[in-house]
Amino acid sequence: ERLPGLLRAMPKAELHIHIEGSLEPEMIFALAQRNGVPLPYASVEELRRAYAFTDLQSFLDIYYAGASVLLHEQDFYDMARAYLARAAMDNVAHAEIFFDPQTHTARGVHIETVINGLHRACADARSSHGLSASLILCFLRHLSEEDALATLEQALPLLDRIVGVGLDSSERGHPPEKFARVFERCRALGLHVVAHAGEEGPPAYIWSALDVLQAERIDHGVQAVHDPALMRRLADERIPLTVCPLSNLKLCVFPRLADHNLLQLLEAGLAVTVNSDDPAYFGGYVNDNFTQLFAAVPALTARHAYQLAWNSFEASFAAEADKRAWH
Ligand code: ES4
Ligand code: ZN
Repeated sequence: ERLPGLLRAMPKAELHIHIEGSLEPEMIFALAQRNGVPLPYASVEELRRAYAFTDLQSFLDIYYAGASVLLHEQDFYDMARAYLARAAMDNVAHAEIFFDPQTHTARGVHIETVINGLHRACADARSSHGLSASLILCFLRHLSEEDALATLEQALPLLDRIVGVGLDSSERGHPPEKFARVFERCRALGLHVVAHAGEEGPPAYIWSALDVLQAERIDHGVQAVHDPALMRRLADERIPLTVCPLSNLKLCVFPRLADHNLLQLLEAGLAVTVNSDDPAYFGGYVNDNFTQLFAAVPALTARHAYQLAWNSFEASFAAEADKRAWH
């Protein structure tokens, strides 16, 4: 079978990865020890056993607890270095990395500590791995728009280190329109804009991410299949969806990978990409997402693989000159 080899070897861009979700249990324990942060788990094995999720919120509770070991610039650097080295092994040529500053500033960590550590790791990935990497600052949607505006204010001196902003965390009950003003401000500052929508939430949240936030990409978006008019809009405007198959499986968005609708989205002409979301929590990095999905859905072929890799570069915010080189 040559397909898994092709999936692993093909150059790809990863556009939906939360850096805090790349923190492996071993590194959580190592950083907890280094920083003297107590953990409510006795061992790596006990922590890993807690990774049995029933929905998005059940995951987020454990994900935010894991991030509590991050205190110093070196911690953020080490976490991002480990992800970028792992991504390079999967032939990721370009990565756009989400981070959640409010998870850290709420614990008294300065935003420059977060951004400087992550940015230094991205810069070093170019020389170490030939991998270009940029950062997308995500606002936590379970918090207020005022909190998001204050976070943007704190990030203003560091905006040259960020390519765009996103919206993540608990989706239901927190529609995109809650963040209309902060996203308008971000667009005026020249930042790219993306948003999680239609992961668990309804198609209406995808509409408002597009119409109110003016999102250039939709993160997840798999619930779009329930709205034919929305499917036509996404296809006509080639609005990329950053889909994360193993995430959707582990958070019970689909009961089995064989039931995933990625092929349906692709065949409808949408600019679908494959990504890992939170690889340390969902059981695989980007190549695992490709190989496990293709194994579960036999109708996916080498032609689809090529299309998905092409889409990932097309959907990226990389410089046009870099995109031409990858194509
Ligand atoms: C996330 Cl899977 C997912 N959905 C929404 N927000 C997130 N933050 C980290 N992972
Ligand atoms: Zn995500």
